[in-house]
Amino acid sequence: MATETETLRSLVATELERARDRTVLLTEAVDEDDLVRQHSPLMSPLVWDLAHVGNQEELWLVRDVGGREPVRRDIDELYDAFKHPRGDRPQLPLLGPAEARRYVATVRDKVLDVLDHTRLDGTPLVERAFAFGMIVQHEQQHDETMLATHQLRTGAPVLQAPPPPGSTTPVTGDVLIPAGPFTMGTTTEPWALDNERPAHQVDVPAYFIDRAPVTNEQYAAFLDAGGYDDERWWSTAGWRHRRSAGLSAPQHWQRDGDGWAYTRFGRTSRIVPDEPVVHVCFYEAEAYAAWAGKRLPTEAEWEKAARFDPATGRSRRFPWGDEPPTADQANLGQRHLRPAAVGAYPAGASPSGVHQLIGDVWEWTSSDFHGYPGFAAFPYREYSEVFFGSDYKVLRGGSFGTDAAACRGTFRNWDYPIRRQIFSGFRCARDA
Ligand code: AVJ
Ligand code: FE
Repeated sequence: MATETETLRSLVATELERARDRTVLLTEAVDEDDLVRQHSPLMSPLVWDLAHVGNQEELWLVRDVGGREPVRRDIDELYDAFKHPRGDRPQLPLLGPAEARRYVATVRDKVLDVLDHTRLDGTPLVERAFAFGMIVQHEQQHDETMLATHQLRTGAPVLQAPPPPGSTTPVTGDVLIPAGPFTMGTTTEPWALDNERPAHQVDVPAYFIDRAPVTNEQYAAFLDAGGYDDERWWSTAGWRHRRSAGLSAPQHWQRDGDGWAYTRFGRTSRIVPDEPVVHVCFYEAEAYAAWAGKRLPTEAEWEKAARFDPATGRSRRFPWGDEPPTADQANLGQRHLRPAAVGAYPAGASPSGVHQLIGDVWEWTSSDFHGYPGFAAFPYREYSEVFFGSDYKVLRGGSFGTDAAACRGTFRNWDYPIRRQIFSGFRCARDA
């Protein structure tokens, strides 16, 4: 009979393998020249992400958890994200594609051995396999980053996937979330990262929140109404950025007759009206919301709409309940290469009747990235704490490119308000 530890070990092994399969897919889809080239100054060469994933795995699981000898101590500095900004990475003496592939495979072999010989309790780092879960999430996060690099690369398309399910349910307007406290964040979720902790009560005044993310059609109406030329809808910083960056539409949009076309992973077609808009920055989201007579939700408002169950008063792990996502509840994991139309996931709605909170597009919130009351950096300050402050805005919910292992009702992402190379969209809220 399998013990609980054996079950956990085999779950970890499966999750590590799933992450690696995705990394291999994303790095074998292109030739060597494409792997070592920088496709945007915002992104690393794919071969950097590949070896960085292996290096983090080596640091935490081979050396720290396993107490084993380093595989390649000499390359730690090259793959330390804080030592070299993304723009400088192509100039570094990086491991080449073949060497990087051998390196990550060697590290993985050792990690599977460490997994077999490590107790998954006793210290916070290994309790319920936390460090392994952290590394699974790290690889999946870099896989999403690599997918964003694929979206920025030019040339013939190399990725394919079946289209997402279509809309089956009309989802329009917004819902009232009555005033009251709810539990935000988590203390018990085993693989939750430090910034999601601890669980704490937040009293949220009544508000309305959109039942779905803003669609291409809705966003195009803002464009057609001259929203990008009307300073009234933009914040001071937003307008300054709109002008200096010359923003005129979401990234990858082009005029097509009297409508719009969009290039996605190398294929151009007309925008799909009822699909959530993607590749907008925080300032564009904020301006659209102002034009629509609304605003962006705070992070607490987003999470209450996603997790709070008025019938029981408790917060769920996911909008649909406590069980991990199934394919009919959320568009995650790069199963499809695009967000699904609004109304495609009725089974994933929250108790408050809010749809598509998890998957499809990351959703900008109005909140700066801060630690929750009682925050403690774990296991390293550079995951979250060094980013706390007013430079970053929080995004919630995950995108079609986020794996389920790196996504839940409490998960927090963050980026600069000018960034739109990530799979970012938004929904609106308003005061009640
Ligand atoms: C949480 C997505 C902002 O990619 O910068 C990867 C995740 N941290 N390696 C990022 C991360 C360290 C992080 N984000
Ligand atoms: Fe990283």
